[in-house]
Amino acid sequence: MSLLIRKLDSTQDGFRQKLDALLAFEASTDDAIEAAVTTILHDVKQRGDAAVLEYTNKFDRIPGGGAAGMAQFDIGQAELDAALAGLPEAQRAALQTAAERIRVFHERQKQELQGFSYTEPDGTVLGQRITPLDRVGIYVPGGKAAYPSSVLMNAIPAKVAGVAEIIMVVPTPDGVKNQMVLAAAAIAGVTRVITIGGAQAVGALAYGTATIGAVDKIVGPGNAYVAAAKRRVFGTVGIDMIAGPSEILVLCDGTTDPDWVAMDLFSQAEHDELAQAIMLCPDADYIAQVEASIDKLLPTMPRQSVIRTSLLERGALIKVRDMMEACEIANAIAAEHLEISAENPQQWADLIRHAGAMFLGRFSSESLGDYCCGPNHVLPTSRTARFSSPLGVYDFQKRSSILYVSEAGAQTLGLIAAELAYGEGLQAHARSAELRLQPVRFKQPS
Ligand code: HSO
Ligand code: ZN
Repeated sequence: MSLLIRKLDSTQDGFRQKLDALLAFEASTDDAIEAAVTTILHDVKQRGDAAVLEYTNKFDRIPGGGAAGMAQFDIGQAELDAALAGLPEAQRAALQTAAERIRVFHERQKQELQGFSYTEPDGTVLGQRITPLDRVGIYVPGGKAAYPSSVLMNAIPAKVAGVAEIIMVVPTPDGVKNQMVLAAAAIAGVTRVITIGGAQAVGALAYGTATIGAVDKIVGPGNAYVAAAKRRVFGTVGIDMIAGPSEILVLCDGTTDPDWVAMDLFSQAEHDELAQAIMLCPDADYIAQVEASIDKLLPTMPRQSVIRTSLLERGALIKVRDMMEACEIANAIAAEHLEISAENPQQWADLIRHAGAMFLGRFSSESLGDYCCGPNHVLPTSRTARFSSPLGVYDFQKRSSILYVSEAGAQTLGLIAAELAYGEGLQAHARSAELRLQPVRFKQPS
């Protein structure tokens, strides 16, 4: 029996409570972090570039002590292009192909997102117009979670939506730049890359400084400081979701090579000690085989210590009665990623209502979706797939309602509006509608 991952059985007493406890994840709200972020944001709002420069020097230890001012943080197009050209050929080709596939998928999404209008018999026209955001900020973490794939996943939908300016910020502790991240920015067509990070970068994007224009929305993952800063500036700007640790749920009928399933569980566990990897399966013998695969494969993994902690703290292999029950539990879990590793996966997929992304069939490993299938890998975590969606073109668009009321329309609608306005005690509203009840006489041009 493996000591690396817990085993549960849906027929056990207290199973649901155990499952709830396993799923519970509260992003820790640390008072010290909140206080630090409040100070930094306030400072950036008041002092702009000077504050951004000071905090960046303090936290990222910029070579030269920042004597070169804010200009030193701008990475020009030539440097982005050089980063792309400097990549090993295979890596550049992989990034480019992934980017193209992501673009094609999001172009499809855009086609689904058209405005509409309809005309009523009296000539009144009502509709909805969709417009891209003007300026978007993309936060890219530095250090261990600097993923070039996430640059593509955040920037390409913005580009496809038609966002005019995409400003990417990425911290470069000790001045060290991640060449693959810069190459991804070049491929995605990011407008400007600035090497600042943390709450100070979020503040600069939200409030604007002399050298950085304020954006309309900030997207992208970050550490606890960045998450706290994004929450705080929400309202001044839009934000995307605040992503929690990665999750994978594998629903397996016991016919997939157990090594494949074990490695798929590892693939999310390796992101983070707090990541969650769970398998649901009706076959006890198969579960034992996956356990054996975990024991066999884990020692071969370079990131085994992260995987081990994740599996031990938050992982589970769960024996279910049948695949129907597996689907029911999968809906309760509402995982970020759901693999249906089974014969005829579609019949089970039809029963799933809550999952950020569904990977159907045993060849659809989550890692393919993380990098290059095309759909977005920024997905709702921590059970938020019950009410939210993958990052998409729609996150970089907004809607405006269009109302053209004809003279005839104003007569019928005016009576209704006035009635309701008097009911609400709002005379000016009523009178505004009533004034138009008189046929308007236009002076005829002579
Ligand atoms: N699985 C991550 C995305 C990612 N995987 C980036 C590899 N690189 C999101 O849940
Ligand atoms: Zn991943």
